[in-house]
Amino acid sequence: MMKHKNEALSKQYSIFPVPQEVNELGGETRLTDRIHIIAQEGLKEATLPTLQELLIQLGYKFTVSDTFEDHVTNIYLTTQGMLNDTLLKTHLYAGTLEALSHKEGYSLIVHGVSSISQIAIIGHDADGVHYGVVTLNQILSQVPNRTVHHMSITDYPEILYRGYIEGFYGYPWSHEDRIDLMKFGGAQKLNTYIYAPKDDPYHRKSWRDLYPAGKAQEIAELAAAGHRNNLNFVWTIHPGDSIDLALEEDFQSCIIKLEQLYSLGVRQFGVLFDDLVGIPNGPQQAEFINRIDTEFIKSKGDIRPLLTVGTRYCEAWGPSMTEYLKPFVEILHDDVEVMWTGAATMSNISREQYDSPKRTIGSDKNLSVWWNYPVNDYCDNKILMGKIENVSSDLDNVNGFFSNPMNQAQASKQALFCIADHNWNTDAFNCDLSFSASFKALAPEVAEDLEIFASNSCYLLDDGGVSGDFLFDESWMLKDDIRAVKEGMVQGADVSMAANRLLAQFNRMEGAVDNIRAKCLNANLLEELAPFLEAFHRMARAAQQVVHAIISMHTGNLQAMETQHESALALLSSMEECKVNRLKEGVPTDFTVDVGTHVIKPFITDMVVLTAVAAGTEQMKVQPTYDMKNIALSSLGVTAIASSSANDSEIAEKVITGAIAGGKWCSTELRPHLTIDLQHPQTIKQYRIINCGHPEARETPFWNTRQAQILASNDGKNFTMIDEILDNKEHTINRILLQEVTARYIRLQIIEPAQISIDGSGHTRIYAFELFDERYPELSDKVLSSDVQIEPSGIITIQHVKEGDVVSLYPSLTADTPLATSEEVTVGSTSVKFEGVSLTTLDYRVFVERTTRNHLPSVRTSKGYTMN
Ligand code: LTM
Repeated sequence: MMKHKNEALSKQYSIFPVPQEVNELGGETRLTDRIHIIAQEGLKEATLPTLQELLIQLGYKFTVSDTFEDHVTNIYLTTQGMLNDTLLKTHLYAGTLEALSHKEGYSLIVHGVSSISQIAIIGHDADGVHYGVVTLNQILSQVPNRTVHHMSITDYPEILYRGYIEGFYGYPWSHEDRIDLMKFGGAQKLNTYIYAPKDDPYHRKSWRDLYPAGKAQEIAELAAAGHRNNLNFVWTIHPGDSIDLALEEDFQSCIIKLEQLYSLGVRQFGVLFDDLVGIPNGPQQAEFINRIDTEFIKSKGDIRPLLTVGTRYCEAWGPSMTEYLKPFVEILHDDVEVMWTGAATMSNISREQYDSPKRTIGSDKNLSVWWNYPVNDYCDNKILMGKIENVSSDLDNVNGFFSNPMNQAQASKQALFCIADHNWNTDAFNCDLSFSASFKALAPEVAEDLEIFASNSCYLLDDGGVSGDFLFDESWMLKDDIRAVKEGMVQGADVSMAANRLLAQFNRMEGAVDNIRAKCLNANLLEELAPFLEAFHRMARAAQQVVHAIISMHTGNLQAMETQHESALALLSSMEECKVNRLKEGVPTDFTVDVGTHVIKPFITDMVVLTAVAAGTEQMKVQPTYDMKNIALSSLGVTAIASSSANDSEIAEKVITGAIAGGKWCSTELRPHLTIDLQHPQTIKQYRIINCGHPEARETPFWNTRQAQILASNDGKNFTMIDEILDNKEHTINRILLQEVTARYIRLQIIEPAQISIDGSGHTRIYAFELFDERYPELSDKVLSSDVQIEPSGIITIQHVKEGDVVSLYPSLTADTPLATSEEVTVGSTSVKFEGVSLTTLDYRVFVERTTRNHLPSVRTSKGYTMN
């Protein structure tokens, strides 16, 4: 008898989540056209229908009774308590003991009697039998000619509660998607769906209000879908923003609401306290939950244990571990499940991340994982379908694992599949195998195409606190060739081999989008992905163009190279048109989607420059380097105060420490201000603001201050505006003042912070506010060849210039004397026109340089022309 663990599975059947142990028994037999199911009493409501539905789909007939039949395939479904067959007990049952000592474990045996297949599923409990059926369904779907290999599977989950928490901000999932995801979850052996959409008013903002009839009907259908799919539907309430925990009336409102949900069929609940403003009271929250537990949950007798998340839910930040979390956990009834996001809001998950809080508060109560992946409510422009490399196989100290998915329900199935695979059998989790298999589960008809799309658009980097970078890589398969092409170009080597391999990949990417659009049967998935696919399609075409441009450059066809570059850049900037609409703080908002950010887009922009430099049509960019002397430093006696701070550690002084790692000033005021006191009037010529998107801040890259004013004063009371920042998205705002100013006080007045919460509070996060008494000018932006129009008559027009620009034309890359120089561009003008330039003297190419006010001249670029 051959014995395999896990990796042998793929030899016969692909089974996910990967089972604990598969034994091949040798031999194969046929399944009969009619299958007889022996269903012992006490099975889960979902179990028999799950099996029958598949048999019908595969064209089998079936009968059901509680005894064996001769001459047909029997599928015997029983819990170990009901097992009564001596043959099974003596010959096969012995090997299955391990599975049957674990909750939800099962043993699945396929063998043959007189060349007819016989199948038995023995569960530790009714859930175990159900999971055995789910596994059997996967096997039956793969058997050719109704001939099945003899095998026994010994299987059980390593994490008891497995599922997802619809716990994000933004548009809640549609009812149709919710029902569909429950079916999908059941097929991945998940057992919990926690309902907690932040923007369902009946869950959070208007928690006291009862669901109106239509919505109540939907909740009842979700509870019923739970039974159909063997998945607990957990309804949660989030009252903390507006509840008075000491008020009897508020407690009763909560009970009345829970009673409504109970009457709709809900049999598990949660009370959530995450993301509250103000200072939370841990003991009071815990007492409130306990009272619900005693007076409602336990008194009903048929409700599963409560779930909660506190206001402190991660290691990195939040109310005090000792004064808030310790009493919160200690006071809560033992069976209330507490969720924890790990080292930070987004965290890599390992045993240590779930031991650490227990050590800090001196508790031996295991926590459950609230995993903030693939949730994208903090990076709305992304679609997160990455390879999951950051869940550890050592995770044996959590009761549950609940993943917070994306606003895009269908696309979230990809991550849920991998997480379910990990949670079931953490030791055997192979992120590569799981990643590929996830697309087959999501949309088998376009699995490869989806994998190509996802592999090249799933990059994410966030701060995982002490668990390290929360990182999801992308385009790993392109990196070697991209490096070879780039390095080869710089060295003047022939890069055609690597370039052609890349071209094949970029062609395949374009084809992947075409295939997905033409063949994907999941209409909701297609709708969710539509803007991302469009952007990806444009990017793939842009990438093809830059590879073609390399070939043109090598063959000396600079005109073709230039056209290809222009078309690549036009495609790249047209990606800006691809928008996804998301609900932000209650307001529908469009975001430009973000695909290929990490590898392909930078490759395109880099290659346009490298190829042009290699061709001699553009100068190599040399960045000026400065030792910038910041005069707003506490070490120089400078002080800073703010109109408010979010807490005692994120205070104004943090912006003048001179080190980003020193921390940030944080305020939850809508329009806070921060004033630097230089102690005596000093001349300011330039300033720099470091927002939280700066890589060294290791925070989310998307929360940069949007709009602000810089003001100056000599008395600290009367301030005058000296600069205004509008519609900023950059992590570093580096500005030379149009007019230098001499003042003692410089104020940063936030007009629009990066985030505004539903309660009207803002979120400002500033790591540094630096002032300079020297100017450290940057290079001006170069002129794009597509912005240069040359008419044979000698008229040359430069488009997309802005106020203060001066444009010069040169006969070559290195010439010192310009052919012509424009006047400074005045307000309202967007183009510069040169007339009477003698083109015949220019060797069919005009070189262009731009100098923007307060900046150094740009890199010199060029435009070719013909004389016809
Ligand atoms: O993570 C928790 C406990 N709460 C919120 C989630 O609702 C939200 O979806 C994620 C991601 O933005 N962050 C949170 O803090």
